[in-house]
Amino acid sequence: MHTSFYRIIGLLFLITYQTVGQTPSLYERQEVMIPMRDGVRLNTVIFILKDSKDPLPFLLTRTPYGVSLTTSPDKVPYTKDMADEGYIFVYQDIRGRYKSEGTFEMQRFTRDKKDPKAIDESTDTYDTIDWLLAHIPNNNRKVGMYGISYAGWTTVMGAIDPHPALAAVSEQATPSDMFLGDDFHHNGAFRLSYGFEYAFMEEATKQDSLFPFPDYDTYDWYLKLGPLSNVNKLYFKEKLPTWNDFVKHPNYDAFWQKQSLISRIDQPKVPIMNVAGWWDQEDFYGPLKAYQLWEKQDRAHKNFLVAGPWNHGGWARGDGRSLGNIKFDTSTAVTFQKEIQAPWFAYHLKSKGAGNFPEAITFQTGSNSWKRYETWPPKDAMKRNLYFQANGKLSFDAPKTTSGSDAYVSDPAHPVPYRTRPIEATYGPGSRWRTWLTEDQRFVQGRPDVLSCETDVLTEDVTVTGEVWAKLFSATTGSDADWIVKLIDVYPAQYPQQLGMGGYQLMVANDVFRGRFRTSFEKPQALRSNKTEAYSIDLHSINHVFRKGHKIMVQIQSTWFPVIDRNPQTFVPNIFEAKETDYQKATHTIFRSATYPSHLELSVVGK
Ligand code: PG9
Repeated sequence: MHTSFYRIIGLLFLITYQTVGQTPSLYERQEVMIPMRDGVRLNTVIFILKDSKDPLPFLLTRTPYGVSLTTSPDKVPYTKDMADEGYIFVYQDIRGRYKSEGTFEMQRFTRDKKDPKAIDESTDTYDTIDWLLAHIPNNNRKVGMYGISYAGWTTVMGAIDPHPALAAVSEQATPSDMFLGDDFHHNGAFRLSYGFEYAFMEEATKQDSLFPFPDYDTYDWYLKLGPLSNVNKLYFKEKLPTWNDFVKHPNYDAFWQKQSLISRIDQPKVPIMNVAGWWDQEDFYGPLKAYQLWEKQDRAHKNFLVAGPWNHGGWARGDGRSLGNIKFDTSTAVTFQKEIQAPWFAYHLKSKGAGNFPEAITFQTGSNSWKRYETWPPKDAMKRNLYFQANGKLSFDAPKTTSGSDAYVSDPAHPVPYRTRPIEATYGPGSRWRTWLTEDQRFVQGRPDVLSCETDVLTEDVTVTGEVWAKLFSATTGSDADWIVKLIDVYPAQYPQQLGMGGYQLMVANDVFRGRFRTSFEKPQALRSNKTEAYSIDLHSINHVFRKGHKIMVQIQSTWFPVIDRNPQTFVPNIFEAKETDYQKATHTIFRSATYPSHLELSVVGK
């Protein structure tokens, strides 16, 4: 049962679907219960290399998604190169999940360090390592830790308060802040479909389970749901702690701040390789933020970044030659596994290789090439502003006119779908969730509630490496509003290089900002109707070449449903308690004058 579940969601590498070769595994498997300091025992699967002469290091992964069905590491492409080197692989169910004892807590807070009996994910990692060193023979007393997403986050927890034997880690797609940028909210806007379905998946039972949607197209289901208060009233009945926390903490209060890596990361204590995917549909903010937080205090040069053209965990699945319709000409996942991940751990845990890792290795999309950087973002990137102009144009020249604006009506009763319908359940059968960020944005372009502007055809390449910001001047007739900004690469109308891609609109950066948090994420404020306000919206970093012959497009809209819940557009103190009647149409205006020059700020390298 769980094997097929994992095949559907493809969350992890702990799976049986992508195995290598027919020969018997070189590894022997055992499953043990490891006791923690408070007596709780955690289910752990250990793979030991048969007939190993040399003492070997451990590679540890801790996950909420179930480890009992884990395939031998030499049979999984993601771990094969490391398995061929020889390690002791350890996979553990975290507290309260699958076969582990204790209680699960979503991203458990750091313990009170004054209480010697307190536990958290760091102590569970510590106790596990202690036990492994003492009980598994022929180990070299070094441990590496790695994992994707939730297991990336447990890796961070292992690294912030490390066991002395922890010698290197690789967090891959860790969430960093669930209010500002990862799975559950972006800039305060609630990620409805993800938050709802994930809370159910992790907390309805001890093992993952999918919410039984009666509709195949969940767009319809979420729209019929009405106000968010219906979730507890009709379905969850206040039984799911994570959902209850969403309702109780609609603002960036101590709950979110304590959970955030912003308050938990200090200087790197072990070498860390952070890994991000440019089209990660779940935790893209997370690894970039973690890298940045560690980098601020990285005096001993222990912190590194890798980013590639992947969705969530895409470096662990398939060869990485394409994502959705987008092709990269080279096997990016294979390069990561063979040339980056395996040498990283071999250097730190087995003293093999030169260890000359650059500060950042990122794949540049558009030119489809790997680039190495000694600083990230690169120092030579220059800020260039791309301005909104009249008649749906964008250009690098600032507007000179004293007035100018574009307006659209956004209606919460008819929200813009975030991807093409049917919107299958996030992890349901046939779901296209994993590639939605690469979908052709023409599917919404003609809508009257989506504003699209584009440059002329580019006469030379424009390379953007580093941060992208949207600087908007906008107003609404309502008292709250969402601003969704998408930076798009428009392919030439004739594109003989790949059939079907003529005129394709590929999103390369995006995010949503909930207007009420304009001045503070802690203390939301109603917007004043028809008052022009300035917004600075982080669209995160990219490394992308808009090629000569392409156009650059920006789309702005105010709904993105159901990945983002509908903003009622009438200010209410807590949107989780909004009434049906609070959801109202509003007219939103984006200004493009000399006084209010809305634009995108791009980090451009080269000319
Ligand atoms: N994106 C998932 C997640 C991580 C951490 C908390 C909540 C969700 C995951 O893929 O594990």
